[in-house]
Amino acid sequence: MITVYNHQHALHQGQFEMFRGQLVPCFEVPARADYVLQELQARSFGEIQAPQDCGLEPIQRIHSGRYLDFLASAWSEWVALDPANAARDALPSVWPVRSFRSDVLPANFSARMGLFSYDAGTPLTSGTWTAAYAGASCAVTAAQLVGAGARSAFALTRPPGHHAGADFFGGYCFLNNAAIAAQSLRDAGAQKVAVLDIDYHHGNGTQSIFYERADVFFASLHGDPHTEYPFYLGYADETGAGPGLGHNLNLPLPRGTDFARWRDALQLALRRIAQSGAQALVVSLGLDTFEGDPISGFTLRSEDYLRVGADLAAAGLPTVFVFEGGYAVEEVGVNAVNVLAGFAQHSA
Ligand code: SP5
Ligand code: ZN
Repeated sequence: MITVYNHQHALHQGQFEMFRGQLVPCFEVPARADYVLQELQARSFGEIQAPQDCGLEPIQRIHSGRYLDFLASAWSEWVALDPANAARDALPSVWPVRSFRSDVLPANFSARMGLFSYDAGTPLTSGTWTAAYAGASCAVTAAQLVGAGARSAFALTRPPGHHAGADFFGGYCFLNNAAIAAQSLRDAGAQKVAVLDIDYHHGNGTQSIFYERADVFFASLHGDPHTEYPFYLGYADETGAGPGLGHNLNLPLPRGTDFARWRDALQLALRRIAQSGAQALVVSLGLDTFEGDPISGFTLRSEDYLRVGADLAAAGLPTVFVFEGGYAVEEVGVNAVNVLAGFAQHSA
């Protein structure tokens, strides 16, 4: 399996995120991707290549123009507010909730930052745009490889993407790499694509992007949003809307869920994906379902990820893997590559 690696990922390097009234060190750190790359190399797991610059067009298929304009210029605007900001991450502190307007684009930078975000845990840094843009290129390149006939490809990039919506960032995510990959597969000719999100957290961004569409089936296994981030989406009764009705599947699971129960949910999601008629699959590959994850509540073990990969391979679909969460930093490489190795061993 070819890995498309974002060599610029470390340009996005947040310092702190807001948690219970304090700024705490970021969980989403560059070392995460370094460990995955190191494990791929240690196990000689296939070729590692750089992305082709995808240009803005495939990103604009998913994200709004005014959001992309904001992201591309945010750092320079932040530093223009105060030269001392060059040493500080930008975090939002004000948001338009219900009854506020979202159609007006304020001139004030903080106001625009809040308009385009939903949490204070996602610092925007000097290299965020460059890293995220290169990550989108990884996703498109991986989708192109699969669209051209490869059995699978892996987009190894950070920041992750599945919490980012058409016009907002949050949950450590800025550009929705999985959605961009799915749209690229559609545009390359796949009539129906499935996105399967196995990150611990519900893929609210991906769901919202495809919620009213019948050409992309979205399925997610995740911690029950009654207690788990992102809280405000990911419930079982969200089944799609308009033409997309019936094309969205949420399988929320309680904290403490073990591999046996999690795997039952995976099999259900894979059956629904088969029924959807999908011709290609995008996997949002989060490894924060691991028992040692510092911010999550499932109990999967490293060896379980080999079986996850095998189960995904049994679906028999051309598959793009996109790296998402997973914060047990020293184990995330083994866990990610176990999924890919399990897949490769069980692929025809
Ligand atoms: C891509 C992804 O996995 N994003 C997850 C974003 C989660 N952000 C909220 C994290 C809350 C941190 N809670 C700390 C608990 C420490 N005991
Ligand atoms: Zn996650």
